[in-house]
Amino acid sequence: MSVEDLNSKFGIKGHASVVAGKGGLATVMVKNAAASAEITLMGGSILSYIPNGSKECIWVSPDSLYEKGKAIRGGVPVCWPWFGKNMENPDAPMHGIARLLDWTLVGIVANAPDSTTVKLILRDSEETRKFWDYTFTLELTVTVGATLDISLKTTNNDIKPFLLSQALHTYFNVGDITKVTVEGFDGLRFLNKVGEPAYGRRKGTFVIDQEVDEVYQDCSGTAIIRDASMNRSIQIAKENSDSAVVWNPWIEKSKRLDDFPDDGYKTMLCVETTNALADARIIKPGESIDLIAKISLI
Ligand code: TA6
Repeated sequence: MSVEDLNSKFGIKGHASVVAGKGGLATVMVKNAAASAEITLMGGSILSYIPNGSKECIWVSPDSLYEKGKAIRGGVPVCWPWFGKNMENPDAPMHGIARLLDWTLVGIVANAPDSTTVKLILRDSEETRKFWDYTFTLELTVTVGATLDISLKTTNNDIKPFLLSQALHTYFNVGDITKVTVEGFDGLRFLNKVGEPAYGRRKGTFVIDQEVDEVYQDCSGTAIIRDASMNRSIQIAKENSDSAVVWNPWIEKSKRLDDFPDDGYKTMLCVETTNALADARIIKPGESIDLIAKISLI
């Protein structure tokens, strides 16, 4: 369906329209009395969230590609149905397939003048079965208002159970990474993926002054990014997640990433809402899991 047809069918004045957005991708542009947001149908990726009167909360690389089958660099990539490398299939894409495929827009709801809900779905297909031989329904429900509420609901429509690891791999926009501290992880155990993987435990003030790639376990609480240079804090509350990832590529890895500017690390930080490592979930036939992140400025 063309963006014009999608807009005719789903657009709501004062809430949302469907246009050709970044890179020409079909994008739901939300603008209501509380905030604005952008959500691409390719990959189901949230590329922007700006509470009215505030600055952008989501970071997107200016060097990102916007092509089906290629992960957008930044936004809120949907890493599904595996997080990281696929241990059974080295040819399978990093972080799963959902962020590489076209999703279907199924609804836009005007909840109130300051609240709009957008719903996309992804179902099993020939493309998904190339890498993951299960029947499923994946629903992304995004409510844009004073907070950004993201729900990623997986339903197992198959006759066999599957193991699911996943992430809402959110790239947050920060003013100056050297003036950021992160809260919510003190005392928690993490797998450090920088260099030889090893477990550690977060202690004391969490600053970002080197490459950080940490997968936290037994971590069901709320995280906060204190961004001193923008004089604001971003809170990430969550449900049905007992793990999280904190990632900043820092100087050398930024240079190695083609779609990431060399100085990109200075103004971004990933704090990801996950079911990763030991927090991966077995979903039985007919069962669902709803991974939820609620992002707000505090
Ligand atoms: O979540 C952190 C991480 O797993 C890092 O190891 C890094 O690879 C990042 O994801 C980005 O992965 P991507 O496949 O999007 O380049």
